[in-house]
Amino acid sequence: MSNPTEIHRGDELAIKEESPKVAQPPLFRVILLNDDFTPMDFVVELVQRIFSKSHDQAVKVMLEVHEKGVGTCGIYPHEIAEMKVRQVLNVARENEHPLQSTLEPE
Ligand code: TYC
Repeated sequence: MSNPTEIHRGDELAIKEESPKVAQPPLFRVILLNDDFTPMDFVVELVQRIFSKSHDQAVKVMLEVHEKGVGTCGIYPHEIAEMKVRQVLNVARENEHPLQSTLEPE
């Protein structure tokens, strides 16, 4: 519950309600790591499917990873971020690609 704050303006007294403080869950960044073997098309399709990105957005993520070594696919609460990482690793393994993904605190 929020506590009202007393505000004195001259002789007037106004009561200002503070905005309610809603706890935000800690957020985690799901990142992809570059490698020399996973095909670009595979990464693009995976990013589209698992992270609900458009084709253009997924191409941007893939190219960022390809050029810089890492890139962010999305930012989520911990449980969701872990699930996304697991999905990436499972799909990569099923297709025998070495693609790696991890999460880091935002
Ligand atoms: N570097 C890979 C290639 O040239 C493409 C790639 C992009 C791989 C992103 C992994 O997370 C990755 N085929």
